[in-house]
Amino acid sequence: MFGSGPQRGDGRVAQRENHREDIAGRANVEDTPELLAYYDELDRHKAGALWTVANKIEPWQPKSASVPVVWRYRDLRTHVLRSVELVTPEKAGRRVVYLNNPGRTDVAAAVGWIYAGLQVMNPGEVASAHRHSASAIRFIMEGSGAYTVVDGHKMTLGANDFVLTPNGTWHEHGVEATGTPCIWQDGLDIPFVNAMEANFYEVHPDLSQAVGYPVDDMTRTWGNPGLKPMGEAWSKGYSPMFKYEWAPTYESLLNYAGCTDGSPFDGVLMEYVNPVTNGPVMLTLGASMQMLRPGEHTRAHRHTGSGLYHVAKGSGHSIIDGKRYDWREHDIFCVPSWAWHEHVNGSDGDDACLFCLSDLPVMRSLGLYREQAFGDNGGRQPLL
Ligand code: 1HN
Repeated sequence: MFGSGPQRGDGRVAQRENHREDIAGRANVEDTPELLAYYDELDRHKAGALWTVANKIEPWQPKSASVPVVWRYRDLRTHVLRSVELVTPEKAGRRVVYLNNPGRTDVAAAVGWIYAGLQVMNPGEVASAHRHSASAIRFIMEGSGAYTVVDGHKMTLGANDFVLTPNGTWHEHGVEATGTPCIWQDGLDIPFVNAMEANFYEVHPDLSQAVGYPVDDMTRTWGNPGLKPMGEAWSKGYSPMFKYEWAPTYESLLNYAGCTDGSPFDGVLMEYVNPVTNGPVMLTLGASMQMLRPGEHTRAHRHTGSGLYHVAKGSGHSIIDGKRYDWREHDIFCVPSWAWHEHVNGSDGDDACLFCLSDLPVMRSLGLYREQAFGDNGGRQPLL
């Protein structure tokens, strides 16, 4: 994900971690019968002694509960298609197989506070309109004829396009009767919004919205390179460009790749932006696309913030906290917060492209972003 310069080496952090209980200034109180009775007494008053939990609630560094996972499309695809025979969108609301990180099953997250799933729709099907406080993106994987309507704006969707359904917007999906079965990846901040205890959900009174604008108008208005429409006001926190298409994204990566060395940690990395603010596409979720050039093997780094990667093009592997995870087109993998990661393009003579959905906008705007380069071994992690 987003790369910049190296910071300090990490050996000392690991050493301190091992000796944390002995360090002066950290809680280190031994139990006595008197103290245990005292803790029970506090518990009866719905209170507790801080020194019994301080080391747990104030770790030296972030400790993600999420584990690195690769969800292989060739394994999941048949199960996703099978759901078409088992449930209708009318009954299920949304026909989705969600990605359940073994460390985050309690909040149904794919990584950190990010939810993700694979949704499938057949030609002629529609998923009714609703709105909620959670924000979403959907990244199109296969099929033709898919569309999403957001607050009356209809977007046509092709492979590797992604569409926003920002918090509070009415949204519905469908596949034209002339299309083919479509599968896309949903990504939402539901676990985060639930953690903030701020989630509202509402079904559209008519279950469907009237399309009130020319098709694809938001991308045609706001998505022109280097140009903004004069006199069009937009003051919402999210991008007015509801759809970001693959073709201009790939062309931009190629253009940039032609004149940059790229980041040592990320290759050629570009962030999708709100054209009004140049900030992230939504306040809680950010998106980027990175190109790993033929043969590229990035240096390892780690940072706060969770990343959910979708392989848009090519194949390769990533090394996450010392373990190798192979991926190819349309596989999805996650990098938990503060996990070391480096990426390797394994495509034969071609580039590989990784789409990344992240909570970096939250990390940045709350002042929680930190980053560290892997100092040893030329920036490569030893394999465990
Ligand atoms: C949602 O609104 C969609 O609009 C998909 O397609 C998945 C999972 C949880 C909550 C809302 C959609 C969702 C969702």
